[in-house]
Amino acid sequence: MGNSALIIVDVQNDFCPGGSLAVPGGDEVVPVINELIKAFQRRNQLVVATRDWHPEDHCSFQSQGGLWPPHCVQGTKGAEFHRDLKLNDQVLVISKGTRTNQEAYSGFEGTDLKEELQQAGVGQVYVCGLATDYCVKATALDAQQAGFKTTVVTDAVRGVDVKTGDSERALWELKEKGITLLTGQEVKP
Ligand code: VGL
Ligand code: ZN
Repeated sequence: MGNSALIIVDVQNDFCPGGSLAVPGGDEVVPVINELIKAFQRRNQLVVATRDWHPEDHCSFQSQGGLWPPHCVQGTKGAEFHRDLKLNDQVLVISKGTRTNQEAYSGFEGTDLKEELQQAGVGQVYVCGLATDYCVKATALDAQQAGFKTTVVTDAVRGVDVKTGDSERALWELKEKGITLLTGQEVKP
């Protein structure tokens, strides 16, 4: 089945408590993900970190008619990865939503993530990070669509829950579509 890759979605300050689009408990994923990074790198498996990386007039911002407060503006503190997330030089960083008129919940949208994974001989991906009901969900669905066997790490994700239960429903939907749900402990890269 080829190699495995860990895809860490948008663990950035603006999605953590204190950020402009804070996800409840968003920072709680950090220690779980740090263990996953260690496990994957120990086995020489690829680790990818996506980041929401918007221009200041991005179409998803309420000021431009979008849904969200300004967040993850390129070069700001809010767009930086959480300081306790243990990323190193081997981690491949993928920026998305980088153009004014392009929304990109998925790490595959408008990026070369699929090609990078294929080049690395990756057959299966493990998705974690923020937010369960938006970018994690979209990234997992695109990964599966692109032909990767896809798992979401349930204790390494948190959701926005604009409507109560959105995150739980997102996980159910992913499971229904054939995506595997595992805890960090159960992941064997
Ligand atoms: C996200 C809303 C807007 C996410 C990004 O990372 O889930 N959500 N932009
Ligand atoms: Zn965004």
